[in-house]
Amino acid sequence: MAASIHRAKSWQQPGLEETPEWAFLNRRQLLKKLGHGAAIGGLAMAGGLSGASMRQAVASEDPSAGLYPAKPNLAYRLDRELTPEDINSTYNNFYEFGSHKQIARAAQALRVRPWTVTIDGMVEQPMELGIDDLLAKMDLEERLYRHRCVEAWSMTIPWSGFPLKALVEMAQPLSSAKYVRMETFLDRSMASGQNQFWYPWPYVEGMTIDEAVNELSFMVTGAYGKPLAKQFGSPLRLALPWKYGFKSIKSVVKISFTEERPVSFWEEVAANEYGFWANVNPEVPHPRWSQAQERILHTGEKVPTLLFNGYSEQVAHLYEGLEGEKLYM
Ligand SMILES: Nc1nc2c(c(=O)[nH]1)N[C@H]1C(S)=C(S)[C@@H](COP(=O)(O)O)O[C@H]1N2
Ligand SMILES: [Mo]
Repeated sequence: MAASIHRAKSWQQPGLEETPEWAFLNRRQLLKKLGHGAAIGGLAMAGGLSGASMRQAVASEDPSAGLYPAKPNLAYRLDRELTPEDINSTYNNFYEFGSHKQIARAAQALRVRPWTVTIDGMVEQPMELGIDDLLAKMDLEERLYRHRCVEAWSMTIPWSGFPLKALVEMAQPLSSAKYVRMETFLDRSMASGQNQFWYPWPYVEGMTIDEAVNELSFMVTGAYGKPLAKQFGSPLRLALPWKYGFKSIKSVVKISFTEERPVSFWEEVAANEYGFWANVNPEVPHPRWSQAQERILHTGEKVPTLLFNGYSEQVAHLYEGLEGEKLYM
């Protein structure tokens, strides 16, 4: 245990340059592709555009494009290589668009404007606000986060967004509120997967308020220096990097403050396999496989999984006194 905690510190590596790593990475990949003669119209065009005109091109499609790239928060850097954007954006879990990984194309059916976020339940100030009004209220920053799926693969992602804590402060929960519940959109005509009637749509996730206001809890609105691609769960998704990936709910439309512990989508499907807490722990196996190792998605390399996915320093204290709970499943 002590060894894991010590090792976990290595994720944070100060002193890296300010230029986001993904910028180098994308350029390298682009050059590689061009070099291999694989460049057809679109790619060659992108290569020829300056950063500014590239952003303009995106801006015509997404009204929030001008907000990116967001300022890197240097407290959240990592000692491992980022997952290339093309790999991340073609291997996704988003059951609303199919129960396999190749949903990127189907997910383009997601309409992300207008997009209204409802904040309700036990709050001083219930509200409904458009995503662009919400973005205007928040200071966006970029953080490099690990992502560990319960299926034992992992990625490293340059997310942009704002701390969930800022949204909680805006909502002003009553002192009796103990949990935050989040809900994804429900629209069977837009999301073909929601016709799979055996799943308990809409997707729901939850966390305690203490977890929600932890510094790591992040509302994601962009990735790789741009507005969030649809398959990542645009225009608003959660990242709780110390928990298994299914807790990081996509395309959120409702955030409710409650006294009762929410029952999440996967808990409803199989409570013995996917619990409420779902903190990453290499020593607690999933009922059907080990969690000791993980496969790094873009290299295929197997590496040891870390307690709390390497974030013990930030979150271990949240679980003191809760040892009776199933914290790692
Ligand atoms: N609404 C919704 N959110 C979701 C999911 C989903 O199917 N629907 N899948 C979860 C799982 S299992 C993982 S691993 C991550 C995947 O995020 P990514 O595709 O951006 O890697 O999203 C999580 N959030
Ligand atoms: Mo996952």
